[in-house]
Amino acid sequence: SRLSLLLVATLALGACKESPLLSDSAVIPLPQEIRNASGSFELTPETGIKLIGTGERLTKIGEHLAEKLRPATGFDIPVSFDAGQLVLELTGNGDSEAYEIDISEEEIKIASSGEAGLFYGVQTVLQLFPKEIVNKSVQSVDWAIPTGSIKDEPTFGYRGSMLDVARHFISIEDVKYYIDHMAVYKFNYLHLHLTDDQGWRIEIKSWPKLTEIGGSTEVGGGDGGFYTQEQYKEIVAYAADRFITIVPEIDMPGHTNSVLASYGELNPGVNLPDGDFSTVTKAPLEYEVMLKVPQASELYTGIEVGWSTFATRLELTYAFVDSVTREISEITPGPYFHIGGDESHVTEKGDYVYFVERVQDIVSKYGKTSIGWDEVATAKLLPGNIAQYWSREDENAKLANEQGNQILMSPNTRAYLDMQYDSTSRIGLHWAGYVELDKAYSWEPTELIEGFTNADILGVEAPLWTETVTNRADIDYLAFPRLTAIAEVAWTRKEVRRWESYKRRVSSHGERWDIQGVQFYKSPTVSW
Ligand code: TNX
Repeated sequence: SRLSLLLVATLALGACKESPLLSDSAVIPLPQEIRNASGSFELTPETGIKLIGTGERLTKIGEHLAEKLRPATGFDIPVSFDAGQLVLELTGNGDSEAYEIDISEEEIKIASSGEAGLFYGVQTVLQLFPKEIVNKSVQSVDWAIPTGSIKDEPTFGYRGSMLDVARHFISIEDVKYYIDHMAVYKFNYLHLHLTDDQGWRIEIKSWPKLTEIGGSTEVGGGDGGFYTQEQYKEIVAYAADRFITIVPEIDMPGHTNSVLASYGELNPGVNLPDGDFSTVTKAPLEYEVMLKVPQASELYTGIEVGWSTFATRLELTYAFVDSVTREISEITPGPYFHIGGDESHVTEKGDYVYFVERVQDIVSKYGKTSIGWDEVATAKLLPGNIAQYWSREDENAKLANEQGNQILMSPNTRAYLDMQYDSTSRIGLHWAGYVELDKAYSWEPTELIEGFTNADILGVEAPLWTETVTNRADIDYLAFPRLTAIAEVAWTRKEVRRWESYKRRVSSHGERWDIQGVQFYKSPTVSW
């Protein structure tokens, strides 16, 4: 009858309202494939985590999940190989980043053939729980997740962000905080810009004045700071626990005033920018004369770029680079060593190419692969080395591509976290324009340069330069929400990415950030 039809329809509608669909969840980056089922899984005081498989880090991954669930639920969440409704299954021992999740009313099963994949599956499940899960104190909430399944894997193998700890020093505590957020969004590389004109931030035992003098200040004249090698190792280990690899950068031959201020014998004699740049373009000067009268430059706390350079024809320069590369490589388990190479405006072109080629050899001697800002592609790149695209000129990226080298995508008009959102942003620069959230989201790595395909691209990285960043609130404001847009550009294939969908999901992450005290930018492009 008509009445019962109406009744069924009403009930169905009601049921729909009560049990949302898995595909309506707010996971960022959006998983490649989500299938819905009906019903929901609920976490109870009896829920445990069951591990299946063997792997050094399997227990750690299980504990990671438990630690994230305990505070807000108040449940014990035991981790064991015996029983549990949250099942983590490691089906192999590879380094796969792909994972699958099956959610039934009885259990949630996360499976991957790699530890990284399992960790990413855990991140997805954590985002599927109600937002209150990020609270540090017990909340009374139904901890339900809609049933269904997810099949996911990243589009790009390198998904990174960069912290410029040179312009303003960033404490270990804040670096760890940033790593925690990166892990949630499945980033796997953190690039540390460890040196620049204004500061040298990593202890080098064979050249101690680098940190004594070069690390003693920062932009604006503050105290600066540096990491001891032990502290750097602590960051490396903390990141590795979250499947994030550190990429150390020593920026050279430009951006090196903090070195030249520490060791006069390395200084080719280019002095501080005094507003008259014609004086500095005369470099390099006569090194012989310089060597007789070695004179350190002054420390620099301004924000001009492109005025300092190493003496590229001085052998001592390479002895220096060798020691630094050796010491840092010894404490860096990851494959990459970033040699900088950007904005060396006062290095003669030929000298620049000569320098980059010699430094690449030093890096490979210590077993690392070089990454350099895209200008390095004007030199002959070693096979496998990477050029990081940042400028609006495609020429360097094409040069790298023609040499058979991959590109890491950091277009400043999209991926630069230090650009202002609009003209009213309280901090940030705008030399590359304004980067509102929709602009950070709506681009595709393969579509920037004609003819590029996924195979030409190593991945995507969002740099946070810190000329205007002095504390955690500043990091929050510039990185969030844009960092999550870049996470999705790097992870999710373009066919399933939609601004309208991201916009809805990011607003739900805003609710989590509010609970966590993340002082993010409430972009007017989103209804928060
Ligand atoms: C350019 S991007 C730089 C940095 C500045 C940044 C500020 C690049 C490779 N070099 O030295 O910090 O602009 O946005």
